[in-house]
Amino acid sequence: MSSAAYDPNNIFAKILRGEIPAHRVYEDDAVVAFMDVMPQSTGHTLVVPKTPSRNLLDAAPATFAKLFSAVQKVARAAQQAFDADGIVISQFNEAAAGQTVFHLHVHIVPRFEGVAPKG
Ligand code: DGP
Repeated sequence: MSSAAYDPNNIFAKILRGEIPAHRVYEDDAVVAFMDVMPQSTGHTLVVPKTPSRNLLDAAPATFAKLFSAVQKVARAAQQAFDADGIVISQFNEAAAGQTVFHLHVHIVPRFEGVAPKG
């Protein structure tokens, strides 16, 4: 599998730097969470570490504890805020696996009984 280098001009890096807007819902020293512009369901949120890595494959292990601690926090908040019946957590690595933005991120996708996910 080939993987290119990290590009600091990817769209999430620009959001992290405040160069383009996003609907931010959570931030701490290690991550920012914001709403996905192409939501697969109501409440679809992305959690993005502030450290630059292309995806999980090149990320430093130290990134994960804080990233997934934030994912749990945001998922719990989304479950409550949107009264979700379940939550899908997903994460894609490289284009062949469906990754389109090459800065590590985790999807939080609320699911609702009887409602099929979009896309
Ligand atoms: P992935 O396939 O895992 O790389 O998903 C990237 C997600 O990022 C996709 O669900 C759409 C979302 N996205 C792409 N561009 C933007 C943007 O400019 N702002 C926000 N909020 N989300 C974006």
